[in-house]
Amino acid sequence: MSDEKVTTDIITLTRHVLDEQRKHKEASGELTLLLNAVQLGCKFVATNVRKARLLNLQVSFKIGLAGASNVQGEEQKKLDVISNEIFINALRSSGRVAVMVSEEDEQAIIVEEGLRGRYCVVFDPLDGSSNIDAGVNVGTIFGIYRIRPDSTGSIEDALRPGKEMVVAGYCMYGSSANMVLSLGNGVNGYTLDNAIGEFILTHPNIKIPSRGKIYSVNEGNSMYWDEVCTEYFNSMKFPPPGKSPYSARYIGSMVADVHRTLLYGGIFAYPADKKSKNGKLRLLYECFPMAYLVEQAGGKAVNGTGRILDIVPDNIHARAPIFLGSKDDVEDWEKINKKYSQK
Ligand code: P6P
Repeated sequence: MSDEKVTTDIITLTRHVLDEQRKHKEASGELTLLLNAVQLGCKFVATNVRKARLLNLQVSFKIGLAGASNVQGEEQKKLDVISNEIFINALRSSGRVAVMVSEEDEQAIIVEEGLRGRYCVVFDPLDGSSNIDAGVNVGTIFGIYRIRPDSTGSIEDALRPGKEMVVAGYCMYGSSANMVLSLGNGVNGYTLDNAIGEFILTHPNIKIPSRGKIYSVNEGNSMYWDEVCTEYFNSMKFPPPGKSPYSARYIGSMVADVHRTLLYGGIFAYPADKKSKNGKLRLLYECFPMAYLVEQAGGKAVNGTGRILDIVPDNIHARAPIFLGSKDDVEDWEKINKKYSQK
């Protein structure tokens, strides 16, 4: 008989969310049902990302060859299209969603009356998908708002600051599928047990270190950086005597770079620069959920002039510069930024 201890009190994501909801008397269980739809989408994508790698299912639609490209003008890979449809169908059929905003769709999706619920879900179904062929971790990023009390569901329910979200999370697809989730009361991590098809609590109460030893930014853009970024990242590469330089880690897949930052500390940044006036990352379904998670884990997330979660988006695909991670590391950046803004 193997002496491996068999856990018989398994804390699944659904059970953990229900326990969390019980702490808030007003919980109706609606959010739990909605999160089950999110879980279904993530389980499907996890399976197909693995298949795409194993069976090279990756059939890219090449632009110009009767191919498809998404609202970002990026070539849509088959898995992008499939993942987007899976999430839209799962969320719609949950009967808990009124409005959806997807990175893959130009317009917001308003759910038909018979199936319309009380939530607005914003998501990037397969962020970093250009990395799939290289076997780099990719992910789904999502944020959930309750629609406004007097609303029946419109784009205005999505054009709100990230601090009004009730849920933020991502699911990273790699050697295993890792879901990181916050319902506004801390951050927890869950790993998909493929044998039973459940996300199991494996990283309770994630807290980001107050300072890290890693910086994560695309240095290929450094010729376009402003003086604040140049001085800040140089301060990590050429520290004062007696201090060690930071390590550089950049995968080019936001979910993977942020996941490492959340667990190990340090800073992840996609700054505005001369090439990208507002940075590259999308405010609603990339910056907001990641900023929400990092703040809930004890870190900070700013855009240059202030807190990311205070920004009111002016359109559903708005971009924003972002600096997120360990509190002390982000505050070092803010100090340099303040110095230059006072000149
Ligand atoms: P760059 C992936 O395309 C993505 O949207 C994020 O996942 C990632 O952080 C960023 O773009 C990488 O952009 O310009 O450094 O290749």
